[in-house]
Amino acid sequence: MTKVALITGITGQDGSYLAEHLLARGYEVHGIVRRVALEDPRDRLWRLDAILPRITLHAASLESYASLFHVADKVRPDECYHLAAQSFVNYSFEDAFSTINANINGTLFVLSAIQDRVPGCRFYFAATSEMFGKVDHSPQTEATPFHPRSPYGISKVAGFDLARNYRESYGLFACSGILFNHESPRRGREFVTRKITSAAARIKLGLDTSVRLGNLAAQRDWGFAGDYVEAMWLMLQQDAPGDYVVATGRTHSVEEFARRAFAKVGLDYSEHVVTDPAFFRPAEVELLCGDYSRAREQLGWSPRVDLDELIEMMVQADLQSEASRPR
Ligand code: NAP
Ligand code: G4F
Repeated sequence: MTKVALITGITGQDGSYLAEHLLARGYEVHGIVRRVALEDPRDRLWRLDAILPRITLHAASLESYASLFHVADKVRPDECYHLAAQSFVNYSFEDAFSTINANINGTLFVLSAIQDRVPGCRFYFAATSEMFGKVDHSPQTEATPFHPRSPYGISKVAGFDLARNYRESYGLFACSGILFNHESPRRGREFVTRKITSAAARIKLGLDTSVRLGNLAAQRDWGFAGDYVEAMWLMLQQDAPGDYVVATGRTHSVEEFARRAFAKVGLDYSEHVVTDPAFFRPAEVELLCGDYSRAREQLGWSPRVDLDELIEMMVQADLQSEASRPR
């Protein structure tokens, strides 16, 4: 029988890759979007362009329990992937209230609606390496304590705890993927990797001369989003629910990412990158590096795309999109 999946946050980077992954596996795919997205599909549904005719979108909001309950009742999914969130760490410092509200209450609303209408549905929560925050050892595993450093990180720890509590209290098949940073040509331009690759492309094309960045010393474990959505799906195919670190096990600084991205277009990053205090955070996560042994051993998952291939993919896509962008 055809399996039915419901994805919150389907318009985002991960939602779009996951929807493609599930369609390729024969799923009937439904997504929750904000009503404005349906009114402005060109700007807001661009990541879904290629698959729009094959998916069903429902207007609902993380702020409204009634809207989520209604969609859960109507769709009756076999699997629910809860990806919707205010996901930008910088912004969570500017507006902690809306971040906490959407990310914590929104997760509770989705969990509650699923538990009420389709208690047999398998549930995935988009947890994050930001939950580790200020780490005192590396690499991080499922057993590493959480010390979040931003309202965003705090909201995700609460979401993680909620998912675990629904598993322990009600027997919901709830899994959390503790995903380390993952990127792609579909990454939002506010995140540092895409900010760098799009700047390198613009500068190469003579459309700009410099890019302003914050903390170049921060180190991240960057993987490819297309690989990571497969791990989400695998978690929900296991005999028992669990939580898994998903990462590459390698870490690099923002400066190293910039050096490599500019080198791809034959430029020296140090001539174009300007450090700007405006992009520093009140509290920083200095180092993240994940140990994905559990995912490898239990899910049979490993990353396929390495950092060099990822940067190449992103720079080439940005060269094309910047060259064709109307001015
Ligand atoms: P993204 O591109 O920022 O997408 C976020 C999605 O959430 C979008 O579809 C957005 O809809 C939706 N959303 C935000 N606020 C909402 C609200 N109030 N009501 C309804 N929908 C709302 O994020 P992503 O990179 O795909 O990440 C997916 C999930 O994984 C997020 O929960 C993120 O926190 C988590 N995560 C990401 C990473 C990473 O490195 N990418 C790592 C670990 C965890 P609109 O299009 O309408 O804005
Ligand atoms: O690209 P970023 O904004 O990603 P960040 O904060 O690590 O968060 C992303 O990954 C998390 C997983 O660990 C997700 F949960 C979260 O939703 C999001 O997808 O920043 C990466 C690093 C930070 O240390 C930041 O301080 O880059 C540093 N950075 C330096 N200059 C900058 C900039 N970040 C941004 N966004 N913009 C800069 O100009």
